[in-house]
Amino acid sequence: MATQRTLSIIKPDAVAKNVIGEIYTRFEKAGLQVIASKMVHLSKEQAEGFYAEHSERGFFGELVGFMTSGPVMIQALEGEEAIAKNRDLMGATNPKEAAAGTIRADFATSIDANAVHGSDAPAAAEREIAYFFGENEICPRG
Ligand code: RTP
Ligand code: MG
Repeated sequence: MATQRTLSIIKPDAVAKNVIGEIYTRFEKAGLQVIASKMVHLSKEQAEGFYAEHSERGFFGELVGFMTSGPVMIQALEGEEAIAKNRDLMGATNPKEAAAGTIRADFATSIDANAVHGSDAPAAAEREIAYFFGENEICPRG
């Protein structure tokens, strides 16, 4: 198994529900370490740039509107198979389809207000971590 990094965002709905700590506990219990973190109220430009791959999709305006509706908690996670492990913890994009016990099943309320983001592939993880964190803001503990 390979050690990987992934980018996670606790979205405005979950920050408003005051469940940052509960979500961090799930990362830690799964063996993922938080190696960088910051709370940000994203600008429209930041959200559009982050989700640029979806810019032609019909839901892009709603996605950007939601992601800028309140503060988000952004973190880089490191661990064995971190990308897939985080996606497993998150559950399906639509909370109605998310498996019991996943973050989205427990905390999400709709396909927009779906609690968390997680990188879906190594190249995306690298781009997304660099989008929000400089090298001196990332603190791996080895
Ligand atoms: P994320 O990027 O936020 O981790 O979510 P994801 O990989 O599970 O889903 P993705 O396909 O990348 O979509 C990004 C976000 O756009 C919203 N979405 N709305 N109305 C729709 O059909 C629709 N599809 C996607 C969701 O909020 C999703 O998290
Ligand atoms: Mg995605």
